Amino acid sequence: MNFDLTIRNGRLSTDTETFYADIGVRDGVIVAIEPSLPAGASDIDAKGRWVLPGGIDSHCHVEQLSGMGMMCADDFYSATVSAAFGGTTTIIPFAAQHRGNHIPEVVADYSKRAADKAVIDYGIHLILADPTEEALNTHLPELIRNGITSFKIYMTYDRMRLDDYQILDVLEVADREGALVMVHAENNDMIRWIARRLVERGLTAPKYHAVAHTPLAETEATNRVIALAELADVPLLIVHVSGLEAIRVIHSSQALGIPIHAETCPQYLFLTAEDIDLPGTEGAKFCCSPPPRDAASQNAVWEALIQGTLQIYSSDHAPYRYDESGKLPKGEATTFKDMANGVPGIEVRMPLLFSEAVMTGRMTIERFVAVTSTNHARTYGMYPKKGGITVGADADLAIWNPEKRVVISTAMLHDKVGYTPYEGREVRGWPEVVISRGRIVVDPQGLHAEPGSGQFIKRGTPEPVLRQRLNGNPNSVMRKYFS
Ligand code: DUC
Ligand code: ZN
Ligand code: ZN
Repeated sequence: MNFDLTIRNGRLSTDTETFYADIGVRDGVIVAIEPSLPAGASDIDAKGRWVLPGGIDSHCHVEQLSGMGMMCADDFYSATVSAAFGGTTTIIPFAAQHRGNHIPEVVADYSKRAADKAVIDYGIHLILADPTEEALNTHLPELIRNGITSFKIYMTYDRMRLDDYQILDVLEVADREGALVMVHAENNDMIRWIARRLVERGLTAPKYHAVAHTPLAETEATNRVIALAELADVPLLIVHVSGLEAIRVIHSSQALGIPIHAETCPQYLFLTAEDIDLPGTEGAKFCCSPPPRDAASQNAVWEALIQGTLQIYSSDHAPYRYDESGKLPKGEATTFKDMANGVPGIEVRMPLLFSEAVMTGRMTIERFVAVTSTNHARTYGMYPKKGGITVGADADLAIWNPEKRVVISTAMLHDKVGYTPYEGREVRGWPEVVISRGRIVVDPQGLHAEPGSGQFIKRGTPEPVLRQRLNGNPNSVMRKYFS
């Protein structure tokens, strides 16, 4: 058999096993995994290296307007280049509907931006801020048929939030049409109420962002949206989980067989609220929503990611520069309420976890593969094309040098943010060669991919990765009376 590319002598890991084998690739697809293969037209010697599925970052903001109307610093070119240098071969960013926007136009515009610039493959989620009858009954089913099978909704932010009635409507459509609802779970009124009082007292420094976004707001909204999912008997996914109590609520519901999936991000594993407490406005570089919390929550996030309560580890890359375009719209007078929410992390997401979890022995390499790649592919309807190393899968691979030491710095990163919250941290292990559909996108010589060479992934029905009750919720009003 002739191969376009072979990767030989490497140590392969999937989400379930680790073994030594050679990989043969033809037409962008893995066609052979054998103990020994002849060299292909291109041949990579992976001796001493770990060959893993390329990462999937299913939560990142790219070329998107925030709820406050701020444009991300990264477009599809810089974001996908940055992702690739960090070992990620697929991203799923958000086409964002703002109230009054016509969904088909939002998605068409976003698809065009992506098609011209992406260097790796991408799916698209929709942010749904205006669930009108037309959106629910016409636009969402149309998107699902076209491979956009997940929607993010917000319980907070005045301009984005849905009320409980609207959330039930969206869950019903997702269930009927085969999509997954992703939820930003924070109680809007609690945050607004605290924030107003802080500002009245002149407490406006970035660190008060973490005070306003109290863990109780996350716990309450998490609990409430799980009750809504239980009422409708529909799975959902809670994004960017940060707090100990929210994790307890999610864990209890999962123990009952309720299919509540959950995600966390580097900022909740590697930062705490103390990082925000810096002089002047400097702490804005560490502000995201929900914010990094205390050491007890940080430990709980670690445990939950290792043990399985959290199945997905994404970057939530929200690239806002430390200037008037993002973090400091009013310069030095910017309060925590004015600044753009979010931190960058698309490139360092996997190296940080590889170093601090796998190389320390805290997490197995198979679990690392699951939470950085395979679980994303399954949960968002892309498996087995993406997220694994199997015959027939796309040849999306990252070849890691487990011993390479890298000191993270803004200068070495490929995004356009201009700072990193992880400046100066040393990591052990780095993806030296990154392959997308059999194309070498990144190697030690640099980037080899052209803008527009990434492809849109038409996703299928999301596949729950959690154990569930066999016949759903027997008390669901939805199932009893409306199905
Ligand atoms: N929610 C996100 O998912 N990302 C950035 C900010 C936010 O509120
Ligand atoms: Zn969010
Ligand atoms: Zn986000």
